[in-house]
Amino acid sequence: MTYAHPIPNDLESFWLPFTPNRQFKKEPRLLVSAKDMHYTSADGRQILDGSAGLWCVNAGHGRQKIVDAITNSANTLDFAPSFQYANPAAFDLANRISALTPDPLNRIFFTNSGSEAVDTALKIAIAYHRARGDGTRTRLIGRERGYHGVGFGGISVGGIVKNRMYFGSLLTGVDHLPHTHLPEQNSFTKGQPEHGAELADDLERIVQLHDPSTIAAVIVEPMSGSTGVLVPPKGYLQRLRAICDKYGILLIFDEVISGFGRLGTNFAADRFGVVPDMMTMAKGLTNAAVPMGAVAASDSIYDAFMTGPEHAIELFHGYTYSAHPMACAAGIAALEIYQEEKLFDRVVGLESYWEEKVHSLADARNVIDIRNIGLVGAIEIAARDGDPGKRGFEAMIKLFEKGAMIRVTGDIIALSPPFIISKDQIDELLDMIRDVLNDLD
Ligand code: PXG
Ligand code: PLP
Repeated sequence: MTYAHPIPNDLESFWLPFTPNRQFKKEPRLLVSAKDMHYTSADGRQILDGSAGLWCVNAGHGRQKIVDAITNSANTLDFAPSFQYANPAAFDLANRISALTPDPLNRIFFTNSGSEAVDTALKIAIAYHRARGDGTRTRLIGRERGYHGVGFGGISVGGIVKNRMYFGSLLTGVDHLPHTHLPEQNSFTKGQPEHGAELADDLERIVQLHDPSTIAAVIVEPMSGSTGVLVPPKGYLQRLRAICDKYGILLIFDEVISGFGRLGTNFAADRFGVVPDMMTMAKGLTNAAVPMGAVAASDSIYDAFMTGPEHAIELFHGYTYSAHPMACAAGIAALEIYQEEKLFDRVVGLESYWEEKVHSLADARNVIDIRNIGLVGAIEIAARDGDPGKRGFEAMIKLFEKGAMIRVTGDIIALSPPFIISKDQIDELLDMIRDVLNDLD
């Protein structure tokens, strides 16, 4: 077998993100190629992809249409600025995204990651109120256990303790809703839990504490992914929407994971029947072949900025690589694949089989909860006494040795395979997980 790059013999320089570097460099898990549902490891093994990379390779790996689009784009237009100039593919992709997002979210701002999309949406929210003469609305409301990337904006509204505690005072003027994880009431729920809609009412308390005139936006993941898959309780998102409407607060859905078919609909907003004022997205937008994120904003948000002299910049924000031609090309190709192969419908078709299989692990060793929705699953195992996260970490390592890629967050195994997964491969993945869990002390 030949690899594009020789296997490195010095691993020191690369500081890996969100990884225990010293352990990794002793026992590296190197991935050298990928096709469809599998990675190939450096020692030549096939690894079944149970996590779509990092929740992002929705159409499976090495899709020729995307490869061709990227190649063609690189050959034609390596780069063009989007500050004061633009490339045609940017408009094409923006139109295609806006056709997928719910009305009236028709204005698309491009970024290079989900973190940048979140910072962009938060900045637009604050500047929007100011543009309308409502400049006292600067407060941002996030939620406990929320993940909104790693920019200062994202970790400030985010609610994952370790992502926040090391980094100083963060943004001021941020509050958090309570998370919606209610293990006593909702454990082993299939799909949306029955209990917890009333947790949205905490927004009323926060609004009364600060006065509505100080609050710009609420940001939540409609389904929390990174924290270990928290599916919104029935009615919860509707209540958040109603309270935001009552007080003129913008509602932002962070759809970086839940967008592009992961729940069987274009976006989670469609699945749950709640339309936010802005949406952030990334990951599946390009099938992860080129980094890209975006914010979809409502027409009225965009219109609020379109005042003043026509030659004047309306929003002082943007990234060098916003709407990079190669990312746009990859995005257009990815969206075409989703449509041509009806991959979101495929998720709908697989969901009940997936649900049954994931929940069949309820009797595996140490399992304390199982959650699922769309093509997402979480298997929570009990923390080993005095060593939280260790059992989950060991499960990940053992599964890689056995031939599967999964994500763990603490002692929660998160599953989110590419949409092209077959029923046999679902069986294979869950069988490997069962075997590994039953072998772990
Ligand atoms: N918002 C949400 C809801 C996300 O899930 C981001 C923002 C940030 O996107 P970028 O592209 O800046 O990473 C994310 C990313 C995991 C995991 O293991 C999840 C993410 C990233 C890496 C790992 O759950 N989500
Ligand atoms: N730092 C410096 C010194 C820069 O000049 C720029 C962009 O011009 C940035 C950071 C931001 O980089 P990006 O636009 O890729 O986010």
